[in-house]
Amino acid sequence: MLNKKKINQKFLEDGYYDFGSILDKKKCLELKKFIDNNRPCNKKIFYKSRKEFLNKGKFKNYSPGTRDHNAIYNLNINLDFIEKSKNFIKAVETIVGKKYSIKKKSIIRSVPKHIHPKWASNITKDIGRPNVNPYIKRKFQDVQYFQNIDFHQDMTRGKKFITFYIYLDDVREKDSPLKILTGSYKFGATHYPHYIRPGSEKKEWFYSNLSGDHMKCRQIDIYGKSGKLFCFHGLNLHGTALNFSKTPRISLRYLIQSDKKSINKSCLGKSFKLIKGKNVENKKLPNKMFFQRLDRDSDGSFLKTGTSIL
Ligand SMILES: O=C(O)CCC(=O)C(=O)O
Ligand SMILES: [Fe+2]
Repeated sequence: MLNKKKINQKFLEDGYYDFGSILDKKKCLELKKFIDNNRPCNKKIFYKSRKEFLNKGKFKNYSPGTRDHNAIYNLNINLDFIEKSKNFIKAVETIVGKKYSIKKKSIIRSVPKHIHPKWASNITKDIGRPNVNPYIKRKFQDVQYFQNIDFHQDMTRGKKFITFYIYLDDVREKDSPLKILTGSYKFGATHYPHYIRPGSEKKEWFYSNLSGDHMKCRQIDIYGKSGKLFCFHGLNLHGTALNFSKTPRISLRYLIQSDKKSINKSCLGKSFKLIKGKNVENKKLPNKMFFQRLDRDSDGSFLKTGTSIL
């Protein structure tokens, strides 16, 4: 790991930091195995057909909650080997400061394309950020399943936090690594679908805040070994492509907040001073849609708006 000053400099510049595989790899792989055994990820966890989904499926509370309906608690998973490890604490403190709290943690599975039933893919086709959970039987919904996820921001309600990500297994190109657009947090909250266009160089994007400013962002694909820890700013654009591997990627996602009194002194606090724009975008449009997410209809359903990554 670099020293704190260099890590902070890099985080403020790029809006993310990759700490490398610094967590206990053996325990990460054991946890992966445990989750695989207790929450298998295969065709059987989906409803059988569109008909069954229409009968039984709900577009309500389908994702893991902060404490309830969350496999980490339902399966009594002890994450002390991560949260109490020196390396995790040091990494988090470097960005967030010594006083922080974990707002939410969940298990994420990036579901390989070959596992998705065709009926579900037909529904999610051309939806930029398809949440797979509604199509999965209720009892398995305490894990968060994704397919591909178009570039987006995690921090959409104005409450300041940062996302820490842990890869429990090795992640290569075909396992749908996280893709991060460097420095994009500096435009603050912008609406989804975000105004990004590919540049002439590979893995380069031009991002506009639609107020006259443009920035060129590098796309960083986060590959790595089991035990990898990285973080990105709640307003940094990120996403994942389809998973073409045989096995579902399995990751942990932590949303972490800095204590109110100490946030300003932390690197995370400083990052908000570099933002040209708002921390939240929640205007309501005359058609009752929220400007923040133009891909959602007024009844909350998802609109087909295409995607920038597949
Ligand atoms: O892990 C994924 O595929 C989705 C990641 C993501 O954007 C998130 O968890 O916020
Ligand atoms: Fe995200």
